[in-house]
Amino acid sequence: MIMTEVDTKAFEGQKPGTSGLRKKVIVFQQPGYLENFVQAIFDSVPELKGGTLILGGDGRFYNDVAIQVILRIAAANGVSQTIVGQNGLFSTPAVSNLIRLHKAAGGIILSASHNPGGPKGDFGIKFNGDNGGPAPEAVTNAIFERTQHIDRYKIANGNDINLSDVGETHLEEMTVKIIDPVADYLTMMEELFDFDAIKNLLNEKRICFDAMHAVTGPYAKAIFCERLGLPEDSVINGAPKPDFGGGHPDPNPVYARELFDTMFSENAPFFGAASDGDGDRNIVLGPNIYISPSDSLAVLAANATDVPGYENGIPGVARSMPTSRAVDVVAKDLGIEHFETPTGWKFFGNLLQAGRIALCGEESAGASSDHIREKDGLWAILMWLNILASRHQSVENVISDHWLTYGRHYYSRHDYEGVDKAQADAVISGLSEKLESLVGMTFQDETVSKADNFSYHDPVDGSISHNQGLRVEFESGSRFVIRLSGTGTVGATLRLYLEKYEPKDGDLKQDVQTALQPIAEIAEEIAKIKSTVKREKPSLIT
Ligand code: VG1
Ligand code: CO
Repeated sequence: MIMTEVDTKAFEGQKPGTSGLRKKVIVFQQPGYLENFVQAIFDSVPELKGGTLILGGDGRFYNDVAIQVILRIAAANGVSQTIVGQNGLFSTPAVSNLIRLHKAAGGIILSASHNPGGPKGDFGIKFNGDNGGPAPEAVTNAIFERTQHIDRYKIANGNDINLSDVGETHLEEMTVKIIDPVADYLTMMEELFDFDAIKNLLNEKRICFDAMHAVTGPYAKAIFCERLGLPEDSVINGAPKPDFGGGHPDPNPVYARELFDTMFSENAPFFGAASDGDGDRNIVLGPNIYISPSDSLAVLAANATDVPGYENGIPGVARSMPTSRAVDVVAKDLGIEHFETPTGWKFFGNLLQAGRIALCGEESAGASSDHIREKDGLWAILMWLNILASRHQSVENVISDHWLTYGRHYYSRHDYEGVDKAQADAVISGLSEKLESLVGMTFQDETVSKADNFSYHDPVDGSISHNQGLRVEFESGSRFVIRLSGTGTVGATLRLYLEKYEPKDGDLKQDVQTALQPIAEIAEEIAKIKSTVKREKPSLIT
């Protein structure tokens, strides 16, 4: 094989965060930066040698360059076959599916997910293991460890591979298979959902799906327009662009403005939805109503048996710790297990592998099931459509019925983005120190019942993950949580999660921020975020 061993110097800070390594594009463009990290993956996961690798990304700026580099490093490290998405595109859920389908040793996803793209934006790289899920902490720690001492990487010579045509080619001894990124994903969706029922439901109804110029455009067109026969304008911003059209591919009320304007207009479609950069997040809307992701997870759990893929019931559910406890109430009612894990999809992997849970989700607009080992935006959207079809109801009716049955968890996240790292750390350490003393104290009319720094004890492999967020719970069932983001690339981002439970006979139709105002005030009184990071208000409220 024509291959070079290149001497390299370790870079600082190549520590994967909540979901892979995310940095500014210019950081990744430094000679050796990407190469070092990728070589560290190969050094830490020996199974890749002689195995199959799945490779693709969300199409953001640098996707095309990085893919060629990774193909060469893979060939030089003895990967026997790499399966790449046409034009270098794969959504995160599609990669998870393909790893499992091809019994691959792993997958590399090029994405910084909801972070903005373009030359001045962010780039990211995630490694998923042979179960299809994000590498667990033991593996990401090993990769990080390796990056700190790396002094050479192996890279095959040779020309760039043309990724625009489906087919098979070779790079030295490695087979490179270029496949349609959508086909296998669509097949999997066909196995889970009643497409005929969804087609009937949407007959003469309009939907609006916002692909945010990110990777789900081609997937959504194949599902909604080709398979379900909906008009082409059902998918907006459907062409993936390297800079996401200058937007921020994060499906929330602020960044998915076009969709929200459409859904909150007089002539709103029956159903609205959006996904993020790499296609693993989702939001769902009806005319004049937005479903909070925590509620969405609870609705999916409560109605899962309406959907063919889950008609025999689900063994259990899980949510990340900051996610509202709406799904716990459903689980108790169904008599199934429910788990609380740290933020980040990697923590659901063991529970899914062990068959303890079938559905899981996060407040950040991620939900999925045991069909793969990642969150899956279009899956969640099809779940909703299948449930609407079987219940013959609108989005608003489904959520109103849900609250009338289980009560409502008012919920919101307040983000303080790009704040000074030392000040953010001061908020965390300040609150950590007084957690114990808070128990029993009363603020306004809320008495603290529990306050701790969340540690997760994985019930499957016994591993323990500390420092996963500070939580303060009140006797009323309300609570707030504070943690530092692990996906940002500028300064630090503090997230404040607010939650208030209203029983089913209570006032279920309040404005969310108004309902949460007292908890927000108490959180400020206790944690002093605003005064410490010197901000008058959060930079983003979702
Ligand atoms: C955020 C979300 C978390 C999610 C992660 C990756 O992490 O809060 O729920 O799993 O992004 O999602 P953090 O550490 O910034 O809070 V994605 O769609 O950006 O891969
Ligand atoms: Co994502």
